[in-house]
Amino acid sequence: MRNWIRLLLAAWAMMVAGVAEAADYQARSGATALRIDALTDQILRIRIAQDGTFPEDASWAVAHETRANRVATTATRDGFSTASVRVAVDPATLAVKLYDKSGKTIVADDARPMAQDGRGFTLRKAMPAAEHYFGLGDKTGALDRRGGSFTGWNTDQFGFSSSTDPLYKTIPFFIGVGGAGGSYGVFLDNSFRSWFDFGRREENVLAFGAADGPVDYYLIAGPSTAEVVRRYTDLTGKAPLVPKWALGFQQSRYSYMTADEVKGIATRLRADRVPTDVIWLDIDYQDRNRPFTVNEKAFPDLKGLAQNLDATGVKLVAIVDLHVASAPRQGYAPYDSGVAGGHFLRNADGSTYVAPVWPGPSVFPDFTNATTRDWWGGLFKGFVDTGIAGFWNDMNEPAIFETPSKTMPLDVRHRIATDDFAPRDATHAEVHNIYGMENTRATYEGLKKLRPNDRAFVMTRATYAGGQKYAVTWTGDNNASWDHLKLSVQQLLNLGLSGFSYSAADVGGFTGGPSADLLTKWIQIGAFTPVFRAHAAKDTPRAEPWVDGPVHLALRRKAIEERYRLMPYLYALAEANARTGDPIMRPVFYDYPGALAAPCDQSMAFTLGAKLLVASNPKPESPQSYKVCLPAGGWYDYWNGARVDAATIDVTPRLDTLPVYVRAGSILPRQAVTQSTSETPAGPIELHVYPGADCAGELYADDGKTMAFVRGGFLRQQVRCSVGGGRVTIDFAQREGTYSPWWREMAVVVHGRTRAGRATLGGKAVEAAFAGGATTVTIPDQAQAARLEIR
Ligand code: NBV
Repeated sequence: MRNWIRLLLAAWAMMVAGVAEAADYQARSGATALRIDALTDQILRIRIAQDGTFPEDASWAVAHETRANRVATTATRDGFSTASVRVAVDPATLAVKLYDKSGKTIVADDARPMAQDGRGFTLRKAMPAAEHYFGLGDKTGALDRRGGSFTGWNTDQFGFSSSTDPLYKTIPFFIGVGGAGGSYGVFLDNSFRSWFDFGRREENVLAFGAADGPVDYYLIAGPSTAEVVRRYTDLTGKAPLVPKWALGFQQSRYSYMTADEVKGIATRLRADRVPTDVIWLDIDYQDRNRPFTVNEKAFPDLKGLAQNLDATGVKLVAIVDLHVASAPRQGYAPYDSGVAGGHFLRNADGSTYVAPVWPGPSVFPDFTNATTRDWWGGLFKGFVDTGIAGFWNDMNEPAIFETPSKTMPLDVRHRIATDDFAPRDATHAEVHNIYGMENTRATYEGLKKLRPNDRAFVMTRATYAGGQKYAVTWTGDNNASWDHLKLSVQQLLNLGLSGFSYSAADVGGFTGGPSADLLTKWIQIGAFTPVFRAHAAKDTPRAEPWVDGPVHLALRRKAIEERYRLMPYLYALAEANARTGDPIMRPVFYDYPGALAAPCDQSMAFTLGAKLLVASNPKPESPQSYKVCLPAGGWYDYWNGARVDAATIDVTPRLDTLPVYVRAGSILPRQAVTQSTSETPAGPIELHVYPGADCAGELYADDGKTMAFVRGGFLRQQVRCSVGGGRVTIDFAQREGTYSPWWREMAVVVHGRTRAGRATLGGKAVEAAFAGGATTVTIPDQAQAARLEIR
């Protein structure tokens, strides 16, 4: 046959099949077709077509190249296997079972694996008694999703409670932990209204589905939870490394109304020695709440303000909501250029969709159209030139005023013209859950285009799976209550497991107004969370660190200072996250799986990286003592360096401190306190050594703001320690990267000692000092392989 005829026939066959290439595995039962593709040995994509015709292969969350990935599979009697897992399919019901190589069940469909209800569908899986479920982003309820039922429909939930559902985001990904075959992940890649039920409606049945759209989901094998999260972020993308200032303390309020007020806040923070990196501008800095405008009366010289603050180490992040004022013939450029480019959403009848939000009647960019995203991204040029360091995309569920649904009518029309989607019009019902994410994509990519060598910082309220590639997120309009402090920890933990390693909750609570004790405790805990931002609503009492007098201010300062001391560790965690997907803040069982069965209430315990365990009070308002379970292997008290070997400890809550422990076998880099991340710390970099098994740590540094680190402009150095033969040995590996650090000296502080001992560096004696149970040896910076010994 002539080549072109063959090609034509092949193309026709593909159209009929509706899919691009042959599946690794296909089965049919009646009209229903199932296909399974092995993207990697542990990531399987499962698609089901009820009528035998698969819809187009496209995704908002998983890039084309990732979806196109295949590994070799081996056909078996009832399915196939990869190098890591075996899949068995029941030919009658098309029920799928996933086993590990030793035959243990990882996850199995229920006997009735799927039901269709109109255009919607439900998938059902077995729910073993031993399994616990995590993920789904920042949904309320307990940390463990077992027994819960959740809806995925991005919703503006002002003043949400600890059981409100749905919230602002839809991240249709969960992890099953504790089953026979280890942890696994399930990601339902469907943008319509979705739902997840963990045995609430039907005992021992895990059910999930969507109101419409493709049956297209991924099973991700572990066996560890960490492997599942890493693979999920291989699939949907890693959060890029943020500029270092984004890890500093951030002060916000709705709103700091004038430039003078902003200056006053910055001056007071500095005068009170509260380390701070960012002040946020909420909607009132704008002219009539119009995005990309400035109220010139209140902020007559925004550029000057940004410059002056920057000189003191304070950046400005400004809110830019997506609703563009519908302002014809008023010289409002975002509206005019948007209309000219055809960038706004339309009603079903083709007219422009106009609805009320902050600016009054507003129009809405068509973010699923690549051309519109481009246009939107370009609008940031003015603010970027003004020196605004980062941007805040709020209200992007999208929130609409004066309508019971709080959002757009479901028949509003979006244009899909992007990625590998076939260009077409789509309804809001399909686009709603990804609209906020595409808003942040437009912002992020716009910033990257304007300043390719700078890291972009965007924070969003609404998002979807994979949105971590574009923006950090926060949990929206929480409340100043102890209940919400607890909820926030659980929300951030589940966000981290859902790919959003950079997350924040309004420290102090958005609505209400925190008591002095609550704000202090929230700041203490917030200091150990990925994005540390205090924020409060309009008409609430002031909630800056100083408002409750000097005693509270001192406690708050102490907590914030500790974060800045830990900055080298925190920053290294952020950089590792960009490569691996390991969350910065983690549930204890992430690194210590045994913790899942620990006999303590660990609902407020978490780790920052694997090495620091923050054991906050599970009843944060209660003065009663509580038990802390420490995973086996030994720990040290972070505050005094004392060795703690007990498996459980009774802790009496105190306002002035938070129980924090360091894993025995850790080397933690620390530095002197600075007032911002842009200030050079005084003195040496400190390496705190906590002897124990597999003792190691890493030093990571770069310029903290540009992309030079991807071109070798970083510093990475492994440091190991061991104890034996009556001495502690610290081995510095040869450094990688070309970045030269701010420090000239290293202070090695070995904890858990009873005397100074004699220290040698490369065999030559160096001075060792003893204080507070630790030996400190200060040596010149070691860029090459070197050995320090303390006898
Ligand atoms: O922009 C104002 C607020 C903002 O402060 C808050 O953080 C967002 O979640 N925004 C919601 C709009 C309205 C709040 C009542």
